[in-house]
Amino acid sequence: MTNASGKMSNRIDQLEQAMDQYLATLQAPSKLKEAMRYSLDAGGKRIRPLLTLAFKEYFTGEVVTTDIDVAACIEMIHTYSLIHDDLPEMDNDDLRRGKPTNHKVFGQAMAVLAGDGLLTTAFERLTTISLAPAVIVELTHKLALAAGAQGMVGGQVGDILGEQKQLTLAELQMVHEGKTGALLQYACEAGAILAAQPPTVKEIVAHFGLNFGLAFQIYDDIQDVVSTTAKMGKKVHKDQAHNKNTYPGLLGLAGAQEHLTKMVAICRSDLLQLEQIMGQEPSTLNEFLEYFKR
Ligand code: GRG
Repeated sequence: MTNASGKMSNRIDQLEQAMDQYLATLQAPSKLKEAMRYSLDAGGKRIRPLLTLAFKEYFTGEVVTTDIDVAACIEMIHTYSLIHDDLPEMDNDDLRRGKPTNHKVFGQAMAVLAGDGLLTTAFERLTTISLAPAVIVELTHKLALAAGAQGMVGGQVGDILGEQKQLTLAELQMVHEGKTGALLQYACEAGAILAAQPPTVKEIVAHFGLNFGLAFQIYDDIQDVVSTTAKMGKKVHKDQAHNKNTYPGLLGLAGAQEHLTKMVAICRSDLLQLEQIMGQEPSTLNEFLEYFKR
């Protein structure tokens, strides 16, 4: 294991312990806690909290317990969105993170409530972290904007309504800015907020996060097509069956790849701008962009 990957897996352990602790101290019905824990424990890349911690470390040179606690709240909100996204009324998925989806194990009602529980608990915990009140308010307000109707929830609605028609590239981008971009943007910005950076720096970090989110979505769309085609030959892809608007659907595979390259270049130029301001290369953050090369 390299130093960098050892550090990442150590951070993931710390995050998982923080989420575990949140659930252990929650006074709620045990079945509900079991359903919440099931999805939190199912793994996942933890890319959002890892980005928060990478930005915080870049600016201050350290990661402290309160940073981990904030990052854990972000992962809880992401996990809630996946539970709800998998429901029969939405994407109707049977598997998530390599395991049966929450509603397959606990039933639809409990899955809705486990998602609700993760969402609200994340906000409750965020307000109790030992940080300056102004920092808590900024983190909470921006998280509500990113996760709510103006961000992820609104993007998900745009995605569902878009199934009835062919979206333009600009419309598709708006949907994905909300659905995938807003929370990734917030995850990055939270690192800069925790590091008490000035608005100009926070803006660059947020711009990076939003474009990282778009790249993440395009990459996910491309991988979906590539892996389905490899497994199923010419069989209908799940997104096509759902009438989903995707980048490969709109631009073709080569066009989507080209668009991904553009988004990654925007992210690199944001990191270069940060390097010029801070006088230090954001090497860990540059490494995050390697994800899109696999
Ligand atoms: C239900 C309010 C609500 C929102 C759902 C997250 C989301 C919005 C939809 C997920 C659909 C999807 C597969 C989007 C593609 C990009 C994406 C967000 C993938 C899932 O995130 P990862 O790859 O998952 O970070 P892991 O499991 O690694 O955490």
